[in-house]
Amino acid sequence: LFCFYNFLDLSTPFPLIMSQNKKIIALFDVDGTLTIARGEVTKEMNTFLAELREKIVIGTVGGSDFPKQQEQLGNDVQQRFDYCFAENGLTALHGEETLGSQSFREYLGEAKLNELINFILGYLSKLTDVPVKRGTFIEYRNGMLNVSPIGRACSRPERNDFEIWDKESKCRATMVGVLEKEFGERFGLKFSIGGQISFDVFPIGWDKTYCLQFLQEQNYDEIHFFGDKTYEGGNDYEIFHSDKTIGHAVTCPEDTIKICRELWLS
Ligand code: M1P
Repeated sequence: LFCFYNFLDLSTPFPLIMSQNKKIIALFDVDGTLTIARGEVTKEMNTFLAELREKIVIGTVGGSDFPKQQEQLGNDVQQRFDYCFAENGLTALHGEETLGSQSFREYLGEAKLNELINFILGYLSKLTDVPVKRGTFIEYRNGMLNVSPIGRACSRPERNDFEIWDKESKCRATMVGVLEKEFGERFGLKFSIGGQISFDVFPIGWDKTYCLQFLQEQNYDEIHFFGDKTYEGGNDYEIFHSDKTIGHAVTCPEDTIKICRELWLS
């Protein structure tokens, strides 16, 4: 190896040359990783992502649906990321191309979907201790349901207050426990807390690892994943622990930038 170095007269260390030759992709969760929860991307983050994209391939993998990714990351998100995986990759986009789209309704069938929704509505109606209630308690999405005890129509201050109250009351964790018992095995469903005011409901296996199938053909040497909800029960848990990824737990968007800079831009 030493002779090889001398022969080529390389001053750069061998591992660095290798890493430059590696085919690397970094996948980023959205809320709490690229932006604050349901917030808009900052100029600083956009500049950093453009810089990073000159070195490696980048993609999003969020729990929210694609319109929310556009709201948060910009309408041109498909141009600024190589891949956009929304609803855990149940909607999968590569540039302008759609790689796949899954239907929760088709998976479950109308009868089971009705039973599930009726149960959730009944449970929510009995939650008398939730401090304030607004609208859109169940958001029906392509590949999942999103359930919120306060309602998605709440304001930002109401959302922040709910998150604090929920930590103490364990409102969402308790509801998830009840639903898991009732429908987990029987309907093959998973309930996952990804954000501040809600949780997602989707078939077992349709967690964020779902998106990885779309990268298989590309034969990446390294698939890095960055997320803030990497603990058990959080919606980044499975992909963070997958043996197909190199997982990075972050605390906020600034932390994401810091870790990436250390890895690829220093
Ligand atoms: O991306 C994380 C989560 O973001 C939103 O959560 P909340 O509104 O509770 O903060 C939702 O879109 C949720 O589906 C998603 O997992």
